[in-house]
Amino acid sequence: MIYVTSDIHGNWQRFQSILDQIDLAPEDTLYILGDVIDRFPNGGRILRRIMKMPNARLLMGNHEWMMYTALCPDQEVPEWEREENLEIWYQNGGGVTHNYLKHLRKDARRELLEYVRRLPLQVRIQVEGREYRLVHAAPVEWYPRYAGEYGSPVEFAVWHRILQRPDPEEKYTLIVGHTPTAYLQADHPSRIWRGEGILDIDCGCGTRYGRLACLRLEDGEVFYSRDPEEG
Ligand SMILES: [Mn+2]
Repeated sequence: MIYVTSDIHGNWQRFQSILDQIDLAPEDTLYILGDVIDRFPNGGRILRRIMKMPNARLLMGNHEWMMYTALCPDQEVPEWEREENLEIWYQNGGGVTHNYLKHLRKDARRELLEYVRRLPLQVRIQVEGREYRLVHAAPVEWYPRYAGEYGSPVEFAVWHRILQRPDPEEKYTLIVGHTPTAYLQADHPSRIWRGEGILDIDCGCGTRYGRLACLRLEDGEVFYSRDPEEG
């Protein structure tokens, strides 16, 4: 079975609640559309757990990108720019993740950053004859339409909020995270949002009252995390 989740944002319990419900088999795959880290404090731990899960496939989110561009080696990003990136990362709840990384052994930290550097921006898959494109925020090939608004194709792909497809005639379903669905449907704040050929599955796990959602593509079943007080 193919599962898709997104925007865990450091919430270990909600991630565990999803893993308990879907009970991954060796032949299953769990796609995670970025933003594993920041806001809640366990993002670094979850990221290292995902690195060790043989059937998890993580995509790049803007939070992983902020972390990478703040902490990467000097030859990739000059120091003044890294300092600026660190500030932006902290403004977006990255301090808790940075604290965790400070206490990691050097080689574990290097391994983590190397893993993040290689994360894909998108995945195309076919399930039961249907086409899906998975991204954190937007497909990178749409960058030229918005080039004036972003510094690079990666920045666009991990930050741009896309709620309508510019190519509705193409037959595939785009699955995104990044925008908490509460912004799109005040009446169902913690549920998956369904647009025309596009699904937003970020149900606000990074916020106190949100949930983590996980979609199974074969049959469209949706799993939602349950917080302990809900029983
Ligand atoms: Mn995001």
